[in-house]
Amino acid sequence: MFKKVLIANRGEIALRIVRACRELGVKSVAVYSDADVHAPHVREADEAVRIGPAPSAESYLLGHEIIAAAKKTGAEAIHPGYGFLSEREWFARAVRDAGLVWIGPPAEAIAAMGSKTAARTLAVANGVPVVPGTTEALRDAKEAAAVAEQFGYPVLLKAAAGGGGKGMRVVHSASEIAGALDSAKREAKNAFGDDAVYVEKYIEGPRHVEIQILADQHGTVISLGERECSVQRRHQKMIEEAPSVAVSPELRERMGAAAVRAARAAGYVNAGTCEFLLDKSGAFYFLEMNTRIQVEHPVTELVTGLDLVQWQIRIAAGEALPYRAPFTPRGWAIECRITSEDPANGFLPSTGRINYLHVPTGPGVRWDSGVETGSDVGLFYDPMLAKLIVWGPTRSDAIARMHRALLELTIDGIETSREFHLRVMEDEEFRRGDIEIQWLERRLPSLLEQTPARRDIENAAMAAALIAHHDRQQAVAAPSAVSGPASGASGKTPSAQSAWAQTAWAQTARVESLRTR
Ligand code: MV4
Repeated sequence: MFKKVLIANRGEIALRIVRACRELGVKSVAVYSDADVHAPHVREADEAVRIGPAPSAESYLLGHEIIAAAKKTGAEAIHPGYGFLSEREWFARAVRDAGLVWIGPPAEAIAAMGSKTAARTLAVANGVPVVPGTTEALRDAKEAAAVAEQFGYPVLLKAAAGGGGKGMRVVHSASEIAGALDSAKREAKNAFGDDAVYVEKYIEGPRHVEIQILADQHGTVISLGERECSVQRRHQKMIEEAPSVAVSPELRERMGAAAVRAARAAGYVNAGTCEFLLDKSGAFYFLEMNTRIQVEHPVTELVTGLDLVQWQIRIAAGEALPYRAPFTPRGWAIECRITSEDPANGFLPSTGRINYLHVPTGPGVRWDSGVETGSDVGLFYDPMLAKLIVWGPTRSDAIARMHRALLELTIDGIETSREFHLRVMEDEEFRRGDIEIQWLERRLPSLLEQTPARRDIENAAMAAALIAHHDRQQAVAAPSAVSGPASGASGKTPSAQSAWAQTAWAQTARVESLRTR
């Protein structure tokens, strides 16, 4: 095992990796920008090295500076986390060339999965189902029209270098195809410097289901089952769960086997994820492979009992996986991404200082966060502050537990996605598992609607806070006049069991407890 690992990341995932290192008896080295001098990941690591100013391009993306920091501190390996340098082939290569160990897949596997068309070709050659379509770039609108006719409308034009939905156009009829091809090419050229575009049959209303795999250096590749990631907005996932209501044990086995074949074909080692579309008929199609640890890895950890980040480190150190059979999920896990965005205002990023943070605890609750009371939230990095993850024996238990945990959560000082998540947990369609990739965008207006009932509860919450404040003022003026937490208006439990009523109650109880301390 390594003695020391450098973590080339920040925020919750950097702290997550520090924790894995500490449990393995491995020393950790953090790197940080000027914006992160006081960040938890810096404080919790055994050592920390400043890289540069706040902008990522001058700090967390400076691969050569990070490699130099590893050399200087005597770290033997680099863990890239997700985002930043995690899927840069050149960086994986540079780490290896510097005589360090890359805690991730070989640079060649990153390259093999980097191009969508190359990954598609690899999948087809290995019996992994892909959406019907071409793999060659389209020459012109005439060819596009001919191919579209062959597969049948609607079709989807996709950038070969693509990702994140850029350079993608749905085309419903022959009359639209020339214009769509032009704009897709232009967008692809701008985003990726490559205007190659190909055609796929457009799959309507699918789910996004992905398979987590682990591969060691000794030829063992296993599937850890699926994650359901359909609750997303503009290609940003908001809520993930494991398993998926749409995946039977038999389908899990077939999707897992397909993911393992794709990983083997790419010469994959370490943790990775194969993304699939799952259509209403139960057919699945390989989209792409993510060659990194993902944000949503904890839901898989909670239903398999495995520590994926520890396994990434163990695999990189040469350890063999002791598992052979694919994993069967136990119970249900859900993750809500808590972001500094204002759902009531088009998810506008919110900035400021976190004045007060109260973190949910209790049975089955996990909080993976990079912030604490006093943290400044700016615009330099991703708006994801934390991940709230829960486990329960069934899906409905997990939803109830997530709702309860969200009620316990208080983040004061900035706008967050907390209220949005509460409303999703209360939503009938979500509770039925009736979700697909367009669900959130369709459902958002009604989720965010300010109904008379919600307004009443909001007013009740404000009244409760005012009453509590008034009580406290009285207690300060005449301490003997107040007998304890059960006194005053806040001593009555609200009868409405809505989120806002419970929040009002929780806020009042919190003020009460501060007063009586
Ligand atoms: C699709 C599709 C429907 N049909 N391909 C979006 C990003 C890229 N990685 C693949 N994407 C899609 N490909 C066919 N043939 C719908 C999407 C898609 C999507 C996929 C996964 C998660 C969210 C999505 C949101 C919109 C569209």
